[in-house]
Amino acid sequence: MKHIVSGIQPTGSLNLGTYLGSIRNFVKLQDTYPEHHFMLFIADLHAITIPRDRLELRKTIRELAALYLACGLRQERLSLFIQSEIPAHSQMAHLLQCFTYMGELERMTQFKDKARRQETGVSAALFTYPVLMAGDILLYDAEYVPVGEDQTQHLELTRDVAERVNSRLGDVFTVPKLLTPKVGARIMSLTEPAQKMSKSDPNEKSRILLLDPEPLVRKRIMSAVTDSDTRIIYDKENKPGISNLLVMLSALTDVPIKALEEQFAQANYGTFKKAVADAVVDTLKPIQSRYQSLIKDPELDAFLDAGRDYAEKVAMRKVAKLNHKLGLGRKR
Ligand code: ATP
Ligand code: LTN
Repeated sequence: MKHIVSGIQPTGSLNLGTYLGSIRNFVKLQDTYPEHHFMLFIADLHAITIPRDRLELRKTIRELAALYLACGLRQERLSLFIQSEIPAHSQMAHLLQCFTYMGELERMTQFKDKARRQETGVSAALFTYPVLMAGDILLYDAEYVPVGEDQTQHLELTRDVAERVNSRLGDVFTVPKLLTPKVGARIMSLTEPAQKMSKSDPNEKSRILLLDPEPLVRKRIMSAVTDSDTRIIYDKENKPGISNLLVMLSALTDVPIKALEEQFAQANYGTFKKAVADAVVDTLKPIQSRYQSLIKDPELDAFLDAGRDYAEKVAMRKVAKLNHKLGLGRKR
């Protein structure tokens, strides 16, 4: 079975950047790749690389599971599971650490950013995070990995490690390919459009959460930072705020940016922002109503159990194969 694999960390509520950069893409890919099985997981082992409140973490894991489905993923050819329920992820991370160089991890920009932002002790796990991620992907022989642009460097490392293992031990892993969405791979902050929209940004006005009520969504978009010019054109350098809103509208409506520029050639910023707000609200409304029923539904647990069982079987086989190739344990 060919797999497409991706994960999202349960760290705070999902925002529009994560939705457009990753979840919306999964939904579309289910049609583009009708032969593949999708394995999407909640990356809770990644979340604890930075200290978390346990009750908050548990709540967010469940919320994320319900949101994944509320966003429109079809349940056939889909395994949704929680990373920590499959011990093979932790096992694989150790095995792959033996094939990863310190220098490679020291170059990871996400580590450098996150370590800089943290005031107290930076954990060793934050440093080795990309190896855990490589394991998440290689365990399932993923052919494609749909992620936002910020994960490109981690995927490159995954490919390098896979090739290194294959050249030392013979064919063990499929070397995965990156799949970023054409539009929306990097949604920017509403208040500082030079930075990506992020759930860890202390400024709440910088983002829209998928569960935000309509009046708040409208308020956030109408007060998004723009510029003193009046034209609605895509110019990332000089008009990062307007360009970001154009990208959002294009990703939400599937209308190309060029066509949107023509459509809004005579409009002012207020009219344009209202159109963006309408598109966001139209997208979020059905997601929010499906979410409200899914979060209470015991079927969600049954689906997570089935996802875990499928993932566990595949993952255990891969760990056993690598253990064998490395000469670990006893001969069977
Ligand atoms: P954050 O930086 O917001 O705290 P993160 O990027 O470290 O979160 P996740 O929330 O796990 O971690 O990211 C989930 C997915 O969403 C990844 O594929 C990531 O590339 C994508 N993503 C996150 N933020 C954005 C964004 N602003 N624009 C597009 N894609 C994004
Ligand atoms: N590091 C990713 C989340 C993640 C992931 C993965 C994505 C963990 N393991 C495997 C794709 C495949 C992030 O978005 N922060």
